[in-house]
Amino acid sequence: MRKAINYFIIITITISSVFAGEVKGRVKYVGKPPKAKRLRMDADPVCAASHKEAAKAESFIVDANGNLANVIVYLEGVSYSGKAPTKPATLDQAGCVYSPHVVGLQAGQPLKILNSDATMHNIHGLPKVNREFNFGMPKSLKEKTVTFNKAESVFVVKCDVHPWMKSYAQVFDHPYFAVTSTDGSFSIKDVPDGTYKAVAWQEKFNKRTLSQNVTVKDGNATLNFTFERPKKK
Ligand SMILES: [Cu+2]
Repeated sequence: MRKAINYFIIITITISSVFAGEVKGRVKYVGKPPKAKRLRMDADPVCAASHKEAAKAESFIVDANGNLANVIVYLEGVSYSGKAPTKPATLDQAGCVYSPHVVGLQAGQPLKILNSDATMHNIHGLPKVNREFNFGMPKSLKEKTVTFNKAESVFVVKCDVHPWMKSYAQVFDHPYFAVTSTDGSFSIKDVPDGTYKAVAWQEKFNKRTLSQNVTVKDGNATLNFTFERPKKK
C-alpha cells in the first residue's frame, strides 16, 4: 500500500508569471496656460442656443494643478497580431462641438459619427494615408460610420459648416494608446512585457511630441510626461 502511495505523489506546479501589465500615468503642463478662446457660434442660432455659457475652445484643457487633457499617449514597437475591435469608437457632434475632442482608434475599427444637434453639420476628415471623407449630416441623419484601413498619425476632422468645429483623430495598428482625461490621467492595458518608446502628443505642441522609454515587467509601469511652455524665439 505504502508503495502505491509513493507512486501517487502529486506534484502541483503553479505557474504565476505575469506577461503583461498596465502602463499608467499622468500628463502635466508647466507654465502659464494660454487663455481659452471663446467660440463664436452666432452664425448658427441652434449652436449658440445649445450653450448657456459661451463655449470655449478645447485646444488646451489644463486644470489648476497642471493636468493636461486630450493628450494622445501611445507606445511604439509593441508586437500585436490581434484583430481590430468591432466595438466602435464614437465621435459626437453635440452643441456644435466634437465630443471627444481627440479620438484614438484602431485601423479597421468603426468610428461611429453621431449628430446630436438639431442642425446641419458637414464632417470632413483630412487623413493623408487613409481615404479622406466629407459628407453632410443634416439634423435628420443621426449616425454614420467610417473606418480607416491603415495606421496614420494624427489628423484633423472638422466641420465645413461651422468653422470653429475641429477635432483630431489618430489611427493605430495596435491597442496600446490612450487619450488623457481632464485629470491628465491615462491607462494602457495588457501591454506585453518589454521596453518601448512612449510618445505623447498634444495639439498645441503638434509636431513637438514628447517621448521616453517605458519598461513593462511583471505588472504595472508608471509613465508621466510634462509639457513645458515653449520658449519664444
Ligand atoms: Cu458643424
